[in-house]
Amino acid sequence: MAPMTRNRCPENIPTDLTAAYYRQRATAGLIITEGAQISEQGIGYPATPGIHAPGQIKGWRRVTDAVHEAGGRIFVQPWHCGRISHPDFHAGQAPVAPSAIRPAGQAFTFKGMQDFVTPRALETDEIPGIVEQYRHAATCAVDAGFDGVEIHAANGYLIDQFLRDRTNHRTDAYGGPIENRIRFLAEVAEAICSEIGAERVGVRISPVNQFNDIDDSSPQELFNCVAETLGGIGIACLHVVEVSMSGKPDTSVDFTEIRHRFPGRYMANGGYTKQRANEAIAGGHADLVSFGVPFLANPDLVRRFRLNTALNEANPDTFYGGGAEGYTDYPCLEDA
Ligand code: 8OZ
Repeated sequence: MAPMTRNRCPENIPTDLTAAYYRQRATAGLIITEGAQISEQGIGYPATPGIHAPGQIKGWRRVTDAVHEAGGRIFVQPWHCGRISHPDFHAGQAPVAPSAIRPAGQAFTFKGMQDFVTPRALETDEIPGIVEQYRHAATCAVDAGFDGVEIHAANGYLIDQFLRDRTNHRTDAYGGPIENRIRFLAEVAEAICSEIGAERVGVRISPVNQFNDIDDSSPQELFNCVAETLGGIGIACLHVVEVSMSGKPDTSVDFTEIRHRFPGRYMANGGYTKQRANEAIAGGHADLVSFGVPFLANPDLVRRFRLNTALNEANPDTFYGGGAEGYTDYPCLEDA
């Protein structure tokens, strides 16, 4: 089950409803949770969970216990939004980013949509502290009972902002050539691997996604290098969003090149059907395939695939925020 933001954690703490939602989906071979902030500084949306404070660990413990009781496995997704945020989340201060470049578009805040602001560029000497926030989040993940973590390096958030030359104009060791732009991700991955063991660490990337006003002049070269670097660090799994946010396939990046540079497991994501997923695995394109929206709407997706039955349609109106409706009320097949 692919990570999906649901904005149903008031005070940034997972609730019993969160636990019920993930428990319902525990037959997934592996659940990756929605993004969870590594710090207050990492917040960018209302009602998204954190994974850095004692109350959050307690909330997540209910989730991991529920999933484990139901026989599942679950990784949390440590997340820092960087510039995809708003001063309303930071006591009026600007969000932080690799460079002071304002994203086009609007932030989703408690007061509705508001224009993005120009972020504050991080000082070089602040960066090790953020790497430590990621390390701390991984420690909290273990305390909360997670089986592992998947670092969120996709979709235009802080790590992706460091990776891409459109959002990273730094002139220090974290900007400029590709090896420098990868440094922040590499340091985060190394810190987390040394804390919890590389076999429990994944990284998610989205090479063709332009969501959140992100872009790069040579994504193939950049992500080939990301794959090689992460392979060298020894992470277990590289999770690749192979589509743009519109869901359309994009041929500007050849994913097999990325796959061949990464010695660990390759997990493909983005618009797969059961048939295309089975073909991707049988043909050697991927080791695993993750499903997002189909899992949101079908808690028993695995059983439905096994029985070749119809799937529930997802309702986009209830993706973000609200309560049980569109969250824990999607029906399972009648028990036969
Ligand atoms: C949709 C709405 C809010 C956040 C991502 C964490 O794109 C997200 C996200 C998606 O990775």
